[in-house]
Amino acid sequence: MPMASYKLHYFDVRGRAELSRYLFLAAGRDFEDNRIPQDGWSNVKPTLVYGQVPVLEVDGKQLAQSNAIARFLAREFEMGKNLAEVVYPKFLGYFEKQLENNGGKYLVGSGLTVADLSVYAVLDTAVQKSETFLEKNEKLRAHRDMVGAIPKIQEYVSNRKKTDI
Ligand SMILES: N[C@@H](CCC(=O)N[C@@H](CS)C(=O)NCC(=O)O)C(=O)O
Repeated sequence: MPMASYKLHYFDVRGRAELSRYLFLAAGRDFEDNRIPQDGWSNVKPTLVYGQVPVLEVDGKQLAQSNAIARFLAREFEMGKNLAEVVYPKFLGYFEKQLENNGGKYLVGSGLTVADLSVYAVLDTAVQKSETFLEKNEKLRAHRDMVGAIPKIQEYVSNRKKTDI
């Protein structure tokens, strides 16, 4: 079967297309990276399935929604398994080791730092998508609970608008 042809439509920024670009690059697959200029948008918009980008055209057929596109590509390139079984555990392992080496509560030093908030933020989407994401990472779960229990953060997180990303 001939290889599919891929054309990724987005603006000339990273935004919601960058993960899919990385997926193509990491898999070593060719794609057309169509970066729509601002002054061309009004012509392109009506041709798109939801009038928004990113859109991935696979052999001329449009697929919309950034997360759906990324999942589709990960499946196409068999990277979902690699992500779940190799990449995530590796990084979660690094975070856990760092916590352990620093006494278990904070990632660095003896109080809350940008490192703790950064790990908390970077895991938000994965944890939101899968309640079992950290099931094997007891130290990270405790760390997450610690950051999430900071009163103002707790209040903010429980009241914030629910979005995919
Ligand atoms: N849920 C969609 C949101 C898509 C979206 O908001 N696209 C913006 C750019 S990031 C857009 O096309 N804006 C221009 C417009 O709506 O006219 C996704 O994740 O792909």
